[in-house]
Amino acid sequence: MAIQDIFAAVLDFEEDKIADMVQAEIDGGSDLEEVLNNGLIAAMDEVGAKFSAGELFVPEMLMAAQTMKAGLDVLKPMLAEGTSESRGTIIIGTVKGDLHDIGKNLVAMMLEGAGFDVIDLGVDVDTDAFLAAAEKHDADAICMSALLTTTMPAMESTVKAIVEKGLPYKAMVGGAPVTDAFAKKIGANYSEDAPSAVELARRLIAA
Ligand code: B12
Repeated sequence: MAIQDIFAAVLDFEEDKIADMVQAEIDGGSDLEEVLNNGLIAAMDEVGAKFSAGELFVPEMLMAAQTMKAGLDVLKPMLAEGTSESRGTIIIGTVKGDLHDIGKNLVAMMLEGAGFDVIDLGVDVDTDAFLAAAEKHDADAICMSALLTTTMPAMESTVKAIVEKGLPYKAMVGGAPVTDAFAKKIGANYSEDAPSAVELARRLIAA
């Protein structure tokens, strides 16, 4: 067994087998981040490329996502293992109109593992829901995820509302189509993956 087999299992939609494969790989001494990045995440990138090329379609993309999630469930306790002292409270969600949640879930898990209290609002979250949750939980930051170019403007609406209302929340944005330049343009903070989201949150919340 190798990480390559995990990559292949996602592409073959082996939802029933993937958990055992990931567990075996970790038990065999493989590095957690390697299994995650070179196995599960790399496979989703390949799925995206095949979708773009018209080689597979939405149902297959969904089956691959379910397989990836089953693998991610095995890693979740390891990713969330960390300090028990709270470093701050973070509201996270996928923006309005967008149903992609794998990357958002990964970011949430790693933030939790790093000691933040994370309130996950799920997918299709609008500005009002982000702001209401932030107020209710006295949050330090709002993290927004978008995987569609068409839903990225929803991030800007939330950032605008934060600024216009003079609210104290830091805004973090991410997701495959989001860039640092876009984040700067809308007045938010960007990082490209889950580990760097943790670093960013630490910096912003300590500041
Ligand atoms: C799986 C998938 C789906 C699944 C989602 C299942 C689920 N529960 O999430 C399903 C089948 C439902 C789906 C549906 C659609 N999808 Co889709 N999908 C994907 C796919 C293949 C993988 C996404 C993924 O999970 N990646 C793995 C995770 C780990 O990566 P990630 O999300 O990027 O997250 C990482 C970073 O971005 C970052 N991050 C993420 N969020 C945040 C937040 C913050 C604050 C920070 C700091 C960091 C951060 O950290 C994460 C971990 O490192 C992508 C292709 C791709 N390569 O992105 C297409 C893709 C995103 N989908 C696409 C499309 C077009 C669609 C549909 C419109 C298809 C259709 N015709 O119906 C629908 C839209 C539904 C909707 N309204 O949302 C396009 C988007 C094109 C575009 N430019 O907008 C893509 C790029 C495929 C393609 N190549 O064309 N999809």
